[in-house]
Amino acid sequence: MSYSYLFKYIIIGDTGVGKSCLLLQFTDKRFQPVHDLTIGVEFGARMINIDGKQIKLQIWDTAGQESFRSITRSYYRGAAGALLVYDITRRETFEHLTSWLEDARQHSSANMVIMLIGNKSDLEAKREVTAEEGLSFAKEHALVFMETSAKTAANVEEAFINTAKEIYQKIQDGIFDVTNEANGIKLGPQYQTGGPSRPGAIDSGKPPGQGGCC
Ligand SMILES: Nc1nc2c(ncn2[C@@H]2O[C@H](COP(=O)(O)OP(=O)(O)OP(=O)(O)O)[C@@H](O)[C@H]2O)c(=O)[nH]1
Ligand SMILES: [Mg+2]
Repeated sequence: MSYSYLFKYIIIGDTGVGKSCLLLQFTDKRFQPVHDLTIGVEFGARMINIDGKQIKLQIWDTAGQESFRSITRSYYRGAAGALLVYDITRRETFEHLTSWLEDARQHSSANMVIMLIGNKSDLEAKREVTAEEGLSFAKEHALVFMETSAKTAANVEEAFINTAKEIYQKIQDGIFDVTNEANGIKLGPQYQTGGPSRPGAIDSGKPPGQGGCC
């Protein structure tokens, strides 16, 4: 299926916070109750629509276990968006955010959009981190913030789509260089042939160039 842009995402955070479940809920609308430990990096993709444009999200789901940290570091570069996830029922996963953020900032391209996610919002009775604390951390570090539940699907669509909206806005504002794939953004097939349907035409209000494929 043709798309105008491809955005690359990375999902990071401690083991067991629900990274793989968030991806599964977003791509397959399913919940996996058993912790299926991610080894290395897994991959998912889905098409979304923003502002009438088809955008393909290519998502790298990383392993939270400490031993995979160096593998994860090699995936930051080339990502336009990151979902930084903690578990609202385990305070230590919230306390490790600073270290994840340091890694992300050090190894990613400067414009990467980071969405902070407090997951497992369905487990209110077991909550150890308040939404206010999440919001305050996000404000302090200039991140976008949402609480989600990969189990009930609450805010899962919004988390992935709002990140894409932020990236899309940065493209409109000329902050993201879409011609440099190292930024985690790839132009759709219709923009890659040169001529009048190159990126400059995106704001013309006309539908994206015809004749693209895949
Ligand atoms: N109640 C509830 N459980 C969840 C939620 N998200 C994930 N879980 C459970 O938490 C456990 C871990 O989820 P995963 O998605 O495998 O965790 P992960 O972050 O990918 O872990 P690693 O791959 O080891 O880094 C599983 O047993 C899930 O069923 C949620 O929103 N609510
Ligand atoms: Mg996983």
